Amino acid sequence: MYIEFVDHFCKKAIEETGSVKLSVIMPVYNEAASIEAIVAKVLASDLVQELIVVDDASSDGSRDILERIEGRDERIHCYRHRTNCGKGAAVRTGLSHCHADAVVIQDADLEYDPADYKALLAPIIADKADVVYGSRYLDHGNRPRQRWAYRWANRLLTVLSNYCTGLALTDMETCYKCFRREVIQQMPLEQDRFGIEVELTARAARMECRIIEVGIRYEGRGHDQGKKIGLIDGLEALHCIFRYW
Ligand SMILES: Nc1nc2c(ncn2[C@@H]2O[C@H](COP(=O)(O)OP(=O)(O)O)[C@@H](O)[C@H]2O)c(=O)[nH]1
Ligand SMILES: [Mg+2]
Repeated sequence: MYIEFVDHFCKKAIEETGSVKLSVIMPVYNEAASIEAIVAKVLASDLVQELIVVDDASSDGSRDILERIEGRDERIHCYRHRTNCGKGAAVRTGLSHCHADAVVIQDADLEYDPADYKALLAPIIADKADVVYGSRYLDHGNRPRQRWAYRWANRLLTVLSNYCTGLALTDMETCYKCFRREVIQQMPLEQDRFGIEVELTARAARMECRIIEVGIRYEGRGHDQGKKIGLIDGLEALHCIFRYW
């Protein structure tokens, strides 16, 4: 039902306003197992104008895979860091190469589904939002598969972030953050690692952007499947919440 509603809303918005396209920024660090599959899924969306992949000095063969698939589609543009700098640094590198109307961040794993780009873009196309967050906890028919510890850590960080920003988000830590390009390119971003999620949220709130959340699909992975975020990153996020207050 929700998906049908989004499809209908998005189709109507596109008919009314013409086409709005996406720059997808994909930070990659040691994702050899999923990189080819996720790149194919991203490029299957006709909303994608360009896919900016930033390899953050992977050492597991991700780089070779990227070199092999780079020429398959002219929308793929790959950039590389010489040393591992972190997700936030990779997002900043990606941002300096974006050209489309809107920008979305896409992890290089298969936890999030590019089929949800439509839902993320619809409020921007309809000029109802400058920033759209894909929430894993808003009901859209599916229940997200996510480990208990991650779910509760996310909840805690989201509540604290809301307290400091005055927003009422349900999922501050989501990877699916979509921005009008000129909005995110105006932000003087500085966080190199996973603190970027908190920083983007705090800066969007400070700029008084119109922020909307939409429900998205999610299939969480564990550390055994390559998840990198951990306790230290949670503590760093906590530190950032108070730092940007
Ligand atoms: N560029 C870069 N990306 C990273 C680094 N660590 C993780 N990532 C990427 O950030 C994304 C998120 O990692 P993940 O462990 O799934 O955490 P999540 O935010 O909970 O989904 C993945 O695409 C990783 O490849 C890093 O040090 N540098
Ligand atoms: Mg992930």
